[in-house]
Amino acid sequence: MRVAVLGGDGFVGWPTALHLSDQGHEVHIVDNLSRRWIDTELGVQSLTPMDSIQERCRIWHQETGKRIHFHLLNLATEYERLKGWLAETKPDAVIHFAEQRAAPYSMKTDRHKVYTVNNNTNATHNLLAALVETGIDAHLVHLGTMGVYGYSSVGAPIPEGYLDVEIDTPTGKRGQQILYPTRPGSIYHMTKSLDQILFQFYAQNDGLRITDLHQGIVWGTHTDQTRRHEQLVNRFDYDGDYGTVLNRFLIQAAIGYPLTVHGTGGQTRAFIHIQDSVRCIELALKDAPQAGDRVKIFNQMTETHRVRDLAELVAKQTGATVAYLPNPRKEAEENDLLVKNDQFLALGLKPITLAEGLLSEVVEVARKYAHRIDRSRVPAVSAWTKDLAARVDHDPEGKRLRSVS
Ligand code: USQ
Repeated sequence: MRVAVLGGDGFVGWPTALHLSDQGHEVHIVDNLSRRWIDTELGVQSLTPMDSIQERCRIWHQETGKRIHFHLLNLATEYERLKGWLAETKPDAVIHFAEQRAAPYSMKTDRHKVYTVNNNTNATHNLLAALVETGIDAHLVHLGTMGVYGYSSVGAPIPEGYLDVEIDTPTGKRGQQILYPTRPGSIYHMTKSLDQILFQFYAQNDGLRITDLHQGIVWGTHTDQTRRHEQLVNRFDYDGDYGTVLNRFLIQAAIGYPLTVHGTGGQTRAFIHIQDSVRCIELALKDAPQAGDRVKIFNQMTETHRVRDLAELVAKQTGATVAYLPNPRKEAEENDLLVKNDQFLALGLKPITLAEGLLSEVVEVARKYAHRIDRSRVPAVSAWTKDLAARVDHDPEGKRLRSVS
């Protein structure tokens, strides 16, 4: 298959591009390199040293003889170029990762909110409109998020995208399936909720074939392909905006930084290892919907964990200390989370769970590159509201000078 990986320079996009190329697909990465610009804006860098995308593709060719093509294009702002590129390349499948993906970044300031909404919503809508206009019948696979469901404890498992409801009609009760009501907890998660409506419309109006993957928090860094050469290494974020919770705990443990639990750590979230993430995309590609079908939605996660349990697990394994900090986010302090993921299991996914070996692999990677970590970028200081901003702990290590008077 000819597969376009939009956002193929990112944390999950890059290993996906390698995985699909390894399987013999013709892979085209389309990316505007915005994530690299955001590193510059924030004054942070990936823990692992990343080469340019062109160099990464060159090394892949050198190692495997396979080519990954790179195209510099901004989906959100260059609509005509996108249309031209699609018409020329005619992909059989398009995997859409090309969105700003950090909740804390999306909540930093009003400017970051505006950027995230403009970028993510326009990227998705431009892609949908261009697919219709060019008449390209590509299977569109989108990286959505578990966060669209929200984190209130409902007591029932979260279904894969659609909820069975009964409505009262003049002739009695009638069963129906509706998109699960969204309850996003950040501007970023809200854009993924908006994406769902766009997909619903274009599947119904134009017969686009769309799969939406509601992914949990990805952890780990290596996949079978990124291990093959030092220069194929994946990016690995540790900072307060882009670092995600389990990877952050593992990095913090590696450098002797207290594990930064927000609030009570009673937040329960869904997780998936990066290796399973790329495998799920492969499985979703093979299970495309037909034109006229409703959007196919998968819950792309393999297990759920409470944040404080993760911190305790990492602390036990590494001897790290745990710091319970004021939560910069507006979110439920404690929640339960039950999630269905039957569809991927039925397609043959054998979940990788939080094995000790994989956790220590991440700690080892972090130790190897510990000299690249700027400790002042570790605290999560992006607050959801002005009131919360006043309570943010900028110094979880307690190293700054404090007044004694
Ligand atoms: N948290 C801590 N300490 C930290 C960092 C986070 O306690 O140092 C807590 C947060 O307050 C939150 C939970 O851990 O309750 C998860 O935070 P996160 O940063 O790991 O994940 P999140 O912001 O939800 O976003 C990440 C990805 C996003 C993806 C999402 C999947 O950045 O792209 O969509 O995970 S999900 O969470 O299932 O919606």
